[in-house]
Amino acid sequence: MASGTLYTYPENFRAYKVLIAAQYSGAQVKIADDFVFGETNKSEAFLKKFPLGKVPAFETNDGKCITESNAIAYYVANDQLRGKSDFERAEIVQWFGFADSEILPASCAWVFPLLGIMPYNKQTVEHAKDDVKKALTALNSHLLTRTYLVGERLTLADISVAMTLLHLYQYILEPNLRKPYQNVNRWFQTVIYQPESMAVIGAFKLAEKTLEYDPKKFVETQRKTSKKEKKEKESKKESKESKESKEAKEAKESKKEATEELDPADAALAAEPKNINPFDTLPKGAFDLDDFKRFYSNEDEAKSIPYFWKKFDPENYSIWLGEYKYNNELTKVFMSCNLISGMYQRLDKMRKGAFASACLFGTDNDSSISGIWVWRGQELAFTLCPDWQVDYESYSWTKLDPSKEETKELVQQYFSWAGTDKEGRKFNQGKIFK
Ligand SMILES: N[C@@H](CCC(=O)N[C@@H](CS)C(=O)NCC(=O)O)C(=O)O
Repeated sequence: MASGTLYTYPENFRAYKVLIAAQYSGAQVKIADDFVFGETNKSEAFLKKFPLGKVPAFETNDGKCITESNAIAYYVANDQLRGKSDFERAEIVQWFGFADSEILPASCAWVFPLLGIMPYNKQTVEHAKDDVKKALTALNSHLLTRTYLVGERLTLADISVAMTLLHLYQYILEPNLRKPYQNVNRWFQTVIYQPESMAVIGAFKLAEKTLEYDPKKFVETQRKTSKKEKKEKESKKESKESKESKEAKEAKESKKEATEELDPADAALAAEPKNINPFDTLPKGAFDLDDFKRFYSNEDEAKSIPYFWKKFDPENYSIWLGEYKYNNELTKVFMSCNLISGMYQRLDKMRKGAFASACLFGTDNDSSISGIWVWRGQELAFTLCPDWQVDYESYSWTKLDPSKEETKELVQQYFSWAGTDKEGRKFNQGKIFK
């Protein structure tokens, strides 16, 4: 019977295939202690055994190494799971391929942006949804007259395909979305509620709601990765340096100065914080903000405001009214204007996906600040990036409905620097954020 060590991080659906198969066969599979994803699997010792540095990876007790989750699951399985004829075994391999090629890429493209592992791209996600539907429809008709995918008993095909569907059932397929696939749902639950599966996965809960996309998650993941990479790079550098004698180091450094260019990977890491603009994680939509900014700068408002409404894409952009909360503390007009300019400066990187016109109404010791902001996405943009949060809490933010007449009037007023504030103070000065 197979016995050995499985290298994996916790809750890896690929490793689940192996662990469930081992529950059926009784194979002795020990999970490697102290495995740290990204460290252990990139260590020299690990790469010597498993050159791709990927997990799950399995080392038998007599030192033989094997990778690829389906292959490891096959190795630790028993005869029932492996299929009872050549034809069944071939069908199992067929389902391995189906899971890896027809389900997995689409599942990752749909689920990973929601988990903050990948940036969101509307087209990619829509494509993935179609692919998932196709795969589930094919599975559903296959399972119309069958309990299991291959033969009359549960095999590795069921384990492999069900584990590949795990994230979809966990995060996406809420009751309505899974309704058309009743045969798949029934089969999936049969597989995951087997005692052998439950011993590995625990009590699995089907999605009640589809996980919602939160752009902050991706930005946060990128920050963490970037910080970790930088730290690793520094500690590698330190230990390397300590090995070198002082003279050797000096000699190397002078040579480096003369000849060497910065390695692109080093250059990218040196540019910390990593240049990820949160707007880049949101769909670009049809509204070309730069084009509008150019048009606004070059034309008068009689042309640029209709142009704005002609081009504005309400699905991917939103319009907000920002009102300064502490107007009674405003004194000299020039100081209030500096308040606006200072805010704009601190929000420099937000220019990429935002436009604003902020106005000061009134005169010295009796004034107010408010503005109309337009940015990519439907969320309050300042929450997307810690660097953008210095000023925004001094304002109250109201999301405006672009289809409403009041919004049209506010856009007209603020973009053309006219009118009065709510208290009747006359427009005094305006500043454009672009
Ligand atoms: N086809 C492989 C895929 C293995 C794989 O991509 N593993 C990921 C984690 S789930 C990994 O180790 N990635 C690390 C890397 O790519 O460096 C399998 O099924 O085992």
